[in-house]
Amino acid sequence: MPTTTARANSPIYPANTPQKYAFPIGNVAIKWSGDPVTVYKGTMNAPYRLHYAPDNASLVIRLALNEMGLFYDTALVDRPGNGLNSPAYRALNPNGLIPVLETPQGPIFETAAILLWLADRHSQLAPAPDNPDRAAFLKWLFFASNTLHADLRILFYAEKYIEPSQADILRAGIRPRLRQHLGALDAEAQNAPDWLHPDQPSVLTFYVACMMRWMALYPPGSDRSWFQLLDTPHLQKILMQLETRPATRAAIAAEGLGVTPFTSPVYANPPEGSAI
Ligand SMILES: N[C@@H](CCC(=O)N[C@@H](CS)C(=O)NCC(=O)O)C(=O)O
Repeated sequence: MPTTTARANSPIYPANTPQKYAFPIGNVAIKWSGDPVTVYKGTMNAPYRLHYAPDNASLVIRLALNEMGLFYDTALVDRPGNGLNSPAYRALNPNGLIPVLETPQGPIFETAAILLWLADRHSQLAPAPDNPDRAAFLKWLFFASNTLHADLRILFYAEKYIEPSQADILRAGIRPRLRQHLGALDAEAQNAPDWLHPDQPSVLTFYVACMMRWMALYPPGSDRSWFQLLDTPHLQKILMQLETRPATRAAIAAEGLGVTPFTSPVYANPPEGSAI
């Protein structure tokens, strides 16, 4: 069995959580059964389908699904071919954004909604509704989604928010806000609540780790010197630990993310599809 860093009787990662992993790469599933990782192909009755593009926000969902040990299959969205605007994709997400997770309850879009739904449905990677930590977890999950991710989109897609000639000015304005948001999260991480702790993952830690990866890489060709991982040492510790998880290693293989996708990221070199 894989080693686990879960703390005994942790409210978000109970000691008896089965350590099973079933990671798909495309339609190939990888079963974690100790070292080495074994790969098997075959039909599986996956309850979930993740619509993804490499290194997109779907990565957060892939990591959470992997960590929870859930079966899923994947559908690659053809971003260069304008797949986000296809009628079939718009039927799943009328906003034309990645990710979508198809579930027995229908398609879900919005990263945080998917994370919360999965955490609640599978009682993993987040404090349960009756847990005393629930309120604190929720407010920071929503902060990550409504504030950090929303501002990050302005950095990445400035041209969608202002006329292109003004885009660099907008980007310059948004960077100090992002630094402030990271500082707030780092201060919370210093308190080391169970759901923002280096010793055990949560849906929030995967979400934050991906956003920090993207800050270090995107948009290509623009100033990224404003982002230094060392400025947020408590988050850095979390990112370092997440990189050791089998869930992360499977995502690295599936999306070509390089060996240190959070602490020293390189551009994705995926086996299929493209990030942009
Ligand atoms: N609020 C959305 C944001 C998702 C998002 O920004 N997805 C990006 C890919 S990482 C996207 O679809 N971009 C295409 C676009 O903005 O047109 C969520 O949390 O799911």
